Amino acid sequence: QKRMKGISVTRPLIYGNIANPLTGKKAAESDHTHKWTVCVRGVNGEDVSYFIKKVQFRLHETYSNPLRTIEQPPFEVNETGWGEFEINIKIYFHPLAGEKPVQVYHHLRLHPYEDDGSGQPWPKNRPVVSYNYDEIVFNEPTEAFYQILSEN
Ligand code: SLL
Repeated sequence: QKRMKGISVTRPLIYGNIANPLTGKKAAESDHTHKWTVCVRGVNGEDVSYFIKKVQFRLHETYSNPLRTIEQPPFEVNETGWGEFEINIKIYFHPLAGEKPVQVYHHLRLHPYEDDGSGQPWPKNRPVVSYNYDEIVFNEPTEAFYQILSEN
């Protein structure tokens, strides 16, 4: 694969989680306290599947099948649980990219760590969110991948 000397292409990404307390029957039936979603997505709802082909989320070993492989958008995992932990997120690119997967880590956040400055406690029904903005830089992309990136 021929590469484009001296060129880099950058794509923004968001990864992270939202969490809500479990209520009612579900909470009573187990020791789980929260439902949460961890995701990798584009900015402003951009569909990133033209360059991202697969995302693997490695959850804590207390989960059954901790390695969750998502091969189409939305690249996300919905779960319930009782604790926070580090999620290893491995992002795989289009086969024509000739790029190794990129790994990021996300600390799954279930609890608000700080108040919002209002002096009031965190409202029970307000979701906790923890998202990171990141930029993936493709240095000297292959010609085929450059084409794919610039058409989108
Ligand atoms: C802690 N170090 O002790 C962390 C680990 C693991 C959370 C948290 C499992 C849910 C299930 C789950 O919530 N694990 O049993 O499926 O806080």
